[in-house]
Parts: sequence; C-alpha cells; structure tokens
Amino acid sequence: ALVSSTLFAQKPESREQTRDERMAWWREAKFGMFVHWGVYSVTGGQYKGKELPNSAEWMMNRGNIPIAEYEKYAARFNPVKFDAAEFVGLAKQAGMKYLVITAKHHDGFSMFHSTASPYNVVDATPFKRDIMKELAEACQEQGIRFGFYYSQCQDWHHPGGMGNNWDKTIQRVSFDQYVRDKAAPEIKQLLTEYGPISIFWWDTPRDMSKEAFDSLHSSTGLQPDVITNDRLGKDYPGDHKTFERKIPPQAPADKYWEVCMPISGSWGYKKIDTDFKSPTTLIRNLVDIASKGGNYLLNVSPTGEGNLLPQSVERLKLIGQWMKVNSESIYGTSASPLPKLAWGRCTAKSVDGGTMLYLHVFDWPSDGKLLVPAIKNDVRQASLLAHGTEVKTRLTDLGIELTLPGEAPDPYASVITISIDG
Ligand code: FHN
Repeated sequence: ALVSSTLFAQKPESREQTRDERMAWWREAKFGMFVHWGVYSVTGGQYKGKELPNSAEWMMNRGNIPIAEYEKYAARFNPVKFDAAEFVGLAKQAGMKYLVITAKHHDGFSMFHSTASPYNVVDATPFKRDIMKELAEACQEQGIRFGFYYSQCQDWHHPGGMGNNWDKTIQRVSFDQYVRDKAAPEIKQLLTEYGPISIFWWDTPRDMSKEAFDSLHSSTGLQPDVITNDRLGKDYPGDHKTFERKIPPQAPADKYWEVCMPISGSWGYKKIDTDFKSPTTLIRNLVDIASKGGNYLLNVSPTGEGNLLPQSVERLKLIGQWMKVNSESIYGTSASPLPKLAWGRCTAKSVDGGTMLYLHVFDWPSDGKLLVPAIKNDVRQASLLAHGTEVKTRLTDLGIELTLPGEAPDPYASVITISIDG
C-alpha cells in the first residue's frame, strides 16, 4: 500500500458518528472565517514590482516563478504584527463561530512547523513561529472552532506535487511519493498535534491513485469528528458541498452546504485590491445564505506584516455590530418556508411547538405596509427584533400584512420576528 496502514488506520469509532452528529455545531454556527495567508503576502501578489492576474496566492503560477526564486519570499516572511489572540478576537467580534486557515496552499509552503518538509514557517523564515499552533490555541481559548485548508494535490514546490509546469529544473518524482513523503505526514501532523480540529478543507482535487485517495481520505479519521468538504475528489463527497464566490439563486438540495467568498477580490493579500465588498453586501450575503439553509465562510487576507487591512477590520466590526442585535435570526436557523420575497429574506426556527419566522427587510416600505405571502397560520405575535416593539398584523387572502413604523431600525437588514402556530 502507498502509505503504511498504521499511519492512517481509522480508529474504529472514529467515523461511526453519524454525519448529522458531526455537523450539528456547524449547522448551528452558520458563519465562519476563512483565512488565506502565506509567503505571497510579502509582496501582496506582486512579482518584480508588477501586478499579476488572478488571486494573490497564485502569484508563483501566474508569474512562472522558479522554486529557487519563490523561496526568497519565504526568507523575507516576517509578520511581526501578527497577534493570534487579537486576530481570533476579530473573528469572534464579527460573530464568526469557526476559523479555517490555509495550512499549505498550492505554493507548497507549510504555515506550520512541518516535520515532513523544511519549507515551513519555523525552519525557512526569520519569523520562526508556528502560526497554526498560535491560532489553534487562541481559538481554543476563545471558543472558536478551528480547522485547516490543505491543498492536497497541487504543490508547486515538492518535485512530486501537481501544478508546477513552468520550473524546468525540477527533478520529478511520482505523485504517490509526494503523498507518502509530504502530504500524508503533514495531514497527520495537522490532525493530531494542533489540538481538537473541527474542519479539514481540501482544495482543487485532481485524479490520483486509489491508494493516494484512500490514504488522504482515511487521514480525516484521525480526529473523530472532523468535518470535511467535497473537494478531496469526485468519489469523496465529504460532509458538505462547497460553493465558491457565488450564492446559489435557490436553496440547493444538499443537506449541508456553504458559500466561501473573499471579503475583497483576492483570497490572499493583494497589494492593489479595490474589490472590497460593502458592509451591506456582506451582511445581506450572510442573510441570503442563511435564508437558503447554508453557511457563509467569509475570507480575509493577512498582510506580510501579519495584520488585516483597515477595510477588512472595519467590515468585520460592522458585521459584528449587526450580529450583536440580530444574531438569533441567523444562528441555528433553517431555510425560509416562504416563497421568494421581493423586499428581503426569511429564516426560520422551531420554537415552543410553533415556528418563529425572522423577516430580514432590505427594502423598508415607505407606506409602512409589508405583505408576508403564503402564511395561513395564526400569528401569535410579531415585533421588531431590534427594539422588541410589537408590530400590528392583519390576515389577508394573500398572506399577513404588517404595519411598520416609518423608519427602518437598521440600514443593512431590519429584522421582524413573527411567531406562528405550527
Ligand atoms: O485555487 C484555489 C484558490 O487559490 C482558493 O484557495 C480557492 C478557495 O476556495 N480554492 C481554489 C480555487 O477554487
């Protein structure tokens, strides 16, 4: 076998848990932080002073940068402003319940003290600190679930990794050797030496030998309840589906799904990145995704100094202020039972034998009248979540008509709760 069976022997009890058990906290959490961070942040994705196309973490590929040249960025990686507690505190302040960070992206650089590859943040940079260890500890201290992103196939540094077709100096070895010598031992190390890991996030699957698939797949058995996404390979659906950058127009059929999206235009820190999404877009994305039953994995990009740009910090804090008032309309909710709403979105929760509907009004009616279609059940009570003030309701043939105050309580999304029977 490619990898000795003892290396990834699944503990018999390891995956017996049902998927629903494993996913319970994730379904409740709804909102997580994605972090793309690596040596590409030293220049913000620029090479020889030039902007490269695509997301910054692809600079080695887009710039056809030879391995020996790219390694010089590692020798310059020294994020002295990095403070794990502060960083995790920002995620918590934003209302994010979990954090997934790139332990190794396609460039092959390990952002942890890898025992399988000296090309890592402790052994190959002046920083010499195990960033993954510091983040894992900070997440544990602050009650944030922690997980790793790992590029299992593409590795532009290892001579057996996939994806580097520009550096002709590489003395190629087999992909199976890359799995045996680097990917498998690194994944085992990440899943067993960094405390409880809640998520393992595969990326850019490619065809590989069954042995390689099996050895990588069985590694997730090293932490009994680690959640995996659907990007190990076509025969490995994982625990949830991943949509990227775009929100599905309708609620997908998948029981568990997420949308991962950069807060700006690039996953990795890009020196010139003018595509920061507005706070309105970000909050309404969170609401839209929750209204369809999904999770939002929102990505931020630490700079080469180890901090986040002010644009990201400001947005995370604004989302946090909105969540401070309205998070009950997101956490633990399920998809809307209503037809598409022209004025906003709806999430739902079963409470006291009935249903609580959370109406997120994006477009506040100027005449104070809001029709909630297709509700025939008796309304127990309706009120503005922000103030707790009661809202008058009237049952009509088309649904429930609400009479609202003149001013919307929130500029991004105003929440009205309606408690109905059944
Ligand atoms: O190529 C990667 C990309 O750099 C980034 O990590 C995204 C995040 O989902 N995944 C791949 C593109 O789908």
